[in-house]
Amino acid sequence: MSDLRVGIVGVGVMGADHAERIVRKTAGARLVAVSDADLARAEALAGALSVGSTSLAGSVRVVEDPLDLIAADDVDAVILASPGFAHAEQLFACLEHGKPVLCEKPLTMDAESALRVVEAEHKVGRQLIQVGFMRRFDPEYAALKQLLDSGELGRTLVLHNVHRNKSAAPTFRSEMIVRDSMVHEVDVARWLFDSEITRITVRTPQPTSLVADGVLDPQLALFELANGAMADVEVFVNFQVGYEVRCEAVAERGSATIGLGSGVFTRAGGQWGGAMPADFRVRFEQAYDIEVQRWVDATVRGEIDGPSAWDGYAAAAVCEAALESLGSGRPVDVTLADRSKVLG
Ligand code: ISE
Repeated sequence: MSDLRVGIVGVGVMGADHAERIVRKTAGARLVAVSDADLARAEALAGALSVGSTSLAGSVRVVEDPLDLIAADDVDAVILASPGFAHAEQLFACLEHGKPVLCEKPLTMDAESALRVVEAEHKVGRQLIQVGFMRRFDPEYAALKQLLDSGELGRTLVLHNVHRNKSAAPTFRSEMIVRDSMVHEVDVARWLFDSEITRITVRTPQPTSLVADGVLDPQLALFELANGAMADVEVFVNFQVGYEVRCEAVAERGSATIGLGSGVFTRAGGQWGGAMPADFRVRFEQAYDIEVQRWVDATVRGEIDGPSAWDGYAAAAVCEAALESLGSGRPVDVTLADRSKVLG
């Protein structure tokens, strides 16, 4: 069978990482085109991945307009790694052309546009959209999910989450901390509890002085879920030290923690310990590899194999409420459409 011909829209940090992944690590897929608002960046990447080496991609062309890439006959499936504000239009184009798409989070910028995407996909009559909540593919998270679902620890009552990045660009404002960072815990909580988040409270302590003026970092959030469970999260994107994502689930008969970073433990130079990953590409490398390989395999079968457009919509609705709470410091109820009505 011939390879799935993949086009990537947006080749910044994540898109470039996925481009390398498709070229070097993913079976049954071939990178054929890339597009980016920064043309020079797209050309440099396409050039680097097209070098006359047989082990590389063959030729990767640059398409200026992302909508042309999506429409192109030689592109079977799309990875959207463009900024969140560009997603809605690009997702509608994927649906119009019947192109399966792995869309990096956030699905869109607000609940209303995300719901329109869900409805438009439903009209197509086939699930074409998978959302890039890669933590679901991380072996540690997957093992935690399996343990909690087994019922061995009884009912899960609480999740404690920590999400720290070494640093973020000065342009990474308070809203982005919610939509681009906290959104991962939103998905993790919905997924681990298999329940919707119905109310969210976001509070902020005095911000770190090592961040641009007006950026509220760190942020503390409390999620309340329809099944009566709760989750808390500290998101701190200018932690300075390294990348750290931890999750402790507290259940009736025990607790389980992942993300302790118990890799190689060294004793040398009068010190003991291990290394912290620099960023999410390192910490979640395996998760991304598994996610993309399973997406390619599922796409060839005409399916998705991971978080759906509905999951992206639900996360967008929670983030919208989170942003309101960030402004007021008060709990805000999450408004979610009736799933059975939307999806029939
Ligand atoms: C980034 O976009 C990600 O998705 C990372 O997983 C997250 O840790 C980071 O804060 C985001 O900026």
